[in-house]
Amino acid sequence: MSRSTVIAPQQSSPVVRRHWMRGAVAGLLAAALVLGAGQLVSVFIDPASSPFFVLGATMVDHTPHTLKDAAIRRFGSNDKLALFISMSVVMAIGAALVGMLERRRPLGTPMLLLLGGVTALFALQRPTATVWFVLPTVAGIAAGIVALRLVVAGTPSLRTPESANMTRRRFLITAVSVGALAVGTVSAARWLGAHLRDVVADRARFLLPRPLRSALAVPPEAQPQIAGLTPFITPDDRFYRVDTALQLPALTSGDWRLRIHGMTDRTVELDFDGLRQRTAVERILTLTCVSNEVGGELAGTARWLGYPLADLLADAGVHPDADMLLSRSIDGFTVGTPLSAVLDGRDALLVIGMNGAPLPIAHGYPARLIVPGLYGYVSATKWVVDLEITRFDRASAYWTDRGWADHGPIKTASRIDVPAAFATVPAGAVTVAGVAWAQQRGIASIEVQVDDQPWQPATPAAEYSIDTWRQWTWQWMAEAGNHTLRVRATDRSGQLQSEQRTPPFPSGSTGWHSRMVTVR
Ligand SMILES: Nc1nc2c(c(=O)[nH]1)N[C@H]1C(S)=C(S)[C@@H](COP(=O)(O)O)O[C@H]1N2
Ligand SMILES: [Mo]
Repeated sequence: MSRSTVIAPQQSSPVVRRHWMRGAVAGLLAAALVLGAGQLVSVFIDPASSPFFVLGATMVDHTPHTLKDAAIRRFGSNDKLALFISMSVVMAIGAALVGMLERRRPLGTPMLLLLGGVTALFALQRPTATVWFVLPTVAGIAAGIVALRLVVAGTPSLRTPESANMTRRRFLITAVSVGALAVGTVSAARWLGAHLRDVVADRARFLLPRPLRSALAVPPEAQPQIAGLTPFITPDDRFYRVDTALQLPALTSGDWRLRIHGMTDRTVELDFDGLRQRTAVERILTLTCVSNEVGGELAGTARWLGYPLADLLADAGVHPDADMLLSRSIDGFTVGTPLSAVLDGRDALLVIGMNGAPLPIAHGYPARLIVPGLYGYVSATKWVVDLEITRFDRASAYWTDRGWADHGPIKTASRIDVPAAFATVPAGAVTVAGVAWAQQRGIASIEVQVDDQPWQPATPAAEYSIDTWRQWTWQWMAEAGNHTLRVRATDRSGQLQSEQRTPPFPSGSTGWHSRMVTVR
């Protein structure tokens, strides 16, 4: 009787199962090393060239245009976490399969090569890519193939019988070594990444210039003190964040340059030394995202310190037939802003400070744009490094390429903050309060409706400016039962906020916010 008949296992024998398991472990470890080694090499090229980032960013950019769901399309912070988790799960499953196949027959290697080729192609498509962007993927895949072979060679074979103990030891040793190497490369990449471009330390050292005059103080009459009402100035940690960046750009103030070019008399290049020669201004402005749903939280007000954009553009000499300011972020994200909005005298700023401190990194450190009256996707470029003067019939930008409106003026909106949704309140006098905004036009009046009763005028808080939101309150003599509260605002042009419910895509949501409340 030959040995193989003794060993040849049945389909579901523990030996076979262990083989598959070990193949899967080999695949997972190899994948970890692909990502770790790729990450490490990317530190020396560009953080945006790491294979994991390349795959994630490619997915973000190619989310189908037909997906109208703003929550999926705007890639706020939660969406990013969801993306990372789903990507990791898909990769882990794929890696386990690759490892199992490699156990059987060396199919894992060609699969890794194929995957590497595709990732390298994606890397070259990144907006800031150079040919060097393929290097992290190539290095990662090479390390991964070696690791896969080593660990698989360390697993017991079905054909060459060895003592079970010996193969087990060999498998464990190679597996643990490759695992340690993967952890080591990731840690080294993180440490080097933080120390080579230490943007956190750079921001901590950054000295904010003093504005000629501080922003007008917010008078108490503009900010009623009511528990649960949105504060007039949004603290940084409560300020919404929306961007496509899977990895925050690490741009130090020393490396920052702003190029102003295109349909201009001359090209201007600015750095922080140049900026510091200029006079800074400070303004309180409300920023709003086009993805905000009726009653949503994607709006915030901050004290912004910066430089009037119109002055910067004047230095370059804007040609009269231009109508678009195409701004670009260090990560390749682009925004097209109507030049008229930048030049008509409103507070369109190149911003470097937020609420008395340098811009938080997530909000665009070291510099971003803010143009009141326009949604963020057509005005508020973070990590801005390039301003091109051009025309709407020649250029388009990140979100307009994906079907969103070319021009994004902010629509009048109002929101009930108090009482909270589905709150139960005692019958009698109840304070209802909220915010309303219509930047550049200003809020003239706010009305509240209970169920189907006539609309009642609410009391607007003092108006800080037409570019900031306006708080409002209303005293309700609440009677027991379930009630629906509704709010609507009228802007200073006399236009009543649209009642028609429309989704954020393609030019901002409309509709009256309502809230159900139980009175006891
Ligand atoms: N570089 C970059 N800038 C960007 C974006 C982005 O994705 N990348 N998103 C824009 C959008 S859609 C909005 S609403 C604002 C949000 O600014 P915030 O995150 O500081 O609130 O930033 C704008 N600037
Ligand atoms: Mo946005």
